[in-house]
Amino acid sequence: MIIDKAEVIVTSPDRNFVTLKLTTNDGHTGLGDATLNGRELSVVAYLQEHVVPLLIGSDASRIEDTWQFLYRSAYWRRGPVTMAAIAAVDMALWDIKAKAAGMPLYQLLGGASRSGLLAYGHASGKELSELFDSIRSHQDQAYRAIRVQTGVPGLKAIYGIASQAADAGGGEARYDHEPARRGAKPMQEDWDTRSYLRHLPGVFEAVRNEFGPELPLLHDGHHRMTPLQAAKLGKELEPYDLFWLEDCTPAESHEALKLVRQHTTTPLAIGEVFNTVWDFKDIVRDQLIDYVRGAVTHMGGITPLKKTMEYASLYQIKSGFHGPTDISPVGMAAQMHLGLAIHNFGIQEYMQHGAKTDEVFEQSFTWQNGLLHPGDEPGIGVELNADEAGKYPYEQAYLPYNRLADGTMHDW
Ligand code: CS2
Ligand code: MG
Repeated sequence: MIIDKAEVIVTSPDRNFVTLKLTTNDGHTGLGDATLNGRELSVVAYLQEHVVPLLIGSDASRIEDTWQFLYRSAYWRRGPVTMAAIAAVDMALWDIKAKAAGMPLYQLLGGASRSGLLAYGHASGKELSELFDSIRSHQDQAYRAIRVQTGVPGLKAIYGIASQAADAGGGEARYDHEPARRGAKPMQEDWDTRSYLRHLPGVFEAVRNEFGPELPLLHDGHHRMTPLQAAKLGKELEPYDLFWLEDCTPAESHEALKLVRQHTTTPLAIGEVFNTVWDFKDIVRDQLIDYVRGAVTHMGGITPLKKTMEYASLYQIKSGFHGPTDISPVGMAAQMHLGLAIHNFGIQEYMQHGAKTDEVFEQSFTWQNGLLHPGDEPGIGVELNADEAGKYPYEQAYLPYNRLADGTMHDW
């Protein structure tokens, strides 16, 4: 099993995706997701210029050693570009190994620990009536857990709130469809934390009154609060029994989380922007979070995320892997296999890709009764249709950003 071909494929069906395809001399192929939203081409360059030349001629069966080699030999460790590139190699090698074994990947990772993965979807609305409709529409699509994001009076555009107008393609309102946001410059949105904090608890009260106590509800704070603001919000949301409050403060500061933790029992989820197990080390050890938000694509692959989850299991901390549409179907499927196998699975974020994406990436996962399953095809269970991929060239696309009313840049 010698790697004799490595292709980096960039395609933009509903949004940009970067995929690594490895081929071995005995005819096995493997796919890995290297998509870094808004900075895609930097990973393409890292792979093409620095990783592909090192892979050609190497043994595809040596997954751990290849990971260690790419991580340690570069000397310059970590960072989103490096780790997305290493992640793609790691996924592709697991895909090859599982295909060679004739097994779905989850079997190689230890076998299934459950029959399916509880998944949550993204409901949002500028106003309560829109939000309620969005929650109902997600329930109709079988979601049994719902993330709730709301507009805030006085703020025009907030990331995470779907708007029909922003969706150039028409159809169901979504906030992640890129075309309306594509261009040479990112879109500016506005933010005011005090208005948000005044408004949010009332929204959760209304949602609980309307949908009852059973429905698991989640909320993403998107790194926008100070520790004290997050502590106050967590405390005020306690009566509404959230499944989790995500990224309540900028994820880099462990001290901030300590302060939040001292004041609230609302469960906390952190880590979608983390790149290595080291980012999780102290907050897991100090039990400052309840859910690990890493994604295989941004954490350096299946190998390190599995290690992170094993470490987290010592502290009863569960998974809540990042699953927006900027994780490609390859990355999503890879983490479904991991989620099925580990003991401490919590929940999987699942936003659903667009129809064009589903034609480019042929997938074998299933979504039934609110549960995901990666399927039983050998490998990760995703193949890339090169003809379809070729129809959609890369398009420059940036994430939006926030400024306060006086023009100050703010976390979004
Ligand atoms: C969000 C993401 O899914 C989430 O929790 O935070 O939509 C995130 O903003 C994007 O993945 C950024 O690329
Ligand atoms: Mg998030």
